[in-house]
Amino acid sequence: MSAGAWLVMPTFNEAENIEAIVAAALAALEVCAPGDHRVLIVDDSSPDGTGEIADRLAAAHDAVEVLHRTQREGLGPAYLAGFRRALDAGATRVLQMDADFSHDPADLARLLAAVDDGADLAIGSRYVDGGGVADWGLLRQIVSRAGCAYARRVLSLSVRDLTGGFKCFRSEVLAAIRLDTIRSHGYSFQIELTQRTLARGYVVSEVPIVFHERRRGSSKMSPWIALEAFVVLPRLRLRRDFR
Ligand SMILES: Nc1nc2c(ncn2[C@@H]2O[C@H](COP(=O)(O)OP(=O)(O)OP(=O)(O)O)[C@@H](O)[C@H]2O)c(=O)[nH]1
Ligand SMILES: [Mg+2]
Repeated sequence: MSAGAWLVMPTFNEAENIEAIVAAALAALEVCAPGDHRVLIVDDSSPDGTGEIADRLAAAHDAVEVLHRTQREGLGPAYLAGFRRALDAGATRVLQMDADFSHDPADLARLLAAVDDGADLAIGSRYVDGGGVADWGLLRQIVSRAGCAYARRVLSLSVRDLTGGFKCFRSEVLAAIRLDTIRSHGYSFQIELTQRTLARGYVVSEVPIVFHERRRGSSKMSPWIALEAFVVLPRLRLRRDFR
């Protein structure tokens, strides 16, 4: 089945969220892209059975599809596999969203609208007027803001929310930014996608969103993933300077 708007959702141990998030995503997409959307779950063989639940959802809904990967490789490789599948199938816009309700599926409509209104990449942004984080402690807020500020500084970028993972790409962008050479996994994956998009002169717009802490299941973020960003950023900077 072909569709214009593809939502790629990576999952690892999201058995407690997957059914509800897919239902909410389908309901939201049916409003903003009626009959022209597809939800692609990219599961890395979750030991908690997320993949099996996803298969049942795909059997029940024409607009749901599952990509099973044999190894857990992190967010970046899962997204890359999902993006390739969406591009191969003829997607015109590709959305990305977490499967833990940190991103409100109702905001998918505003991301799609921003792209339909001319943006090449719309970023759900916590750090523009009207955006925010609902339930983080002060320390987590400081760490996230400091990480974004560091990335903006090192890469000389003006986008305010560089580490978030709630986005909508015009497909042409994903086809142009050489996905095959992206090696990052965690926060740096999100940063690298945005940096490459800006480097090619595409229009990036930030759409305010409010981020919520996950209510069910556990976070997959680790200090290692944050550290990866610190190591990768100078490399991204060097590559830009040499280009
Ligand atoms: N396929 C796949 N999905 C992953 C992997 N790691 C995380 N995810 C998914 O990516 C999304 C974001 O992961 P989270 O664990 O919520 O990480 P986070 O949102 O950055 O961190 P929190 O704010 O603590 O929730 C969720 O849907 C996860 O299930 C992975 O290695 N493979
Ligand atoms: Mg999360």
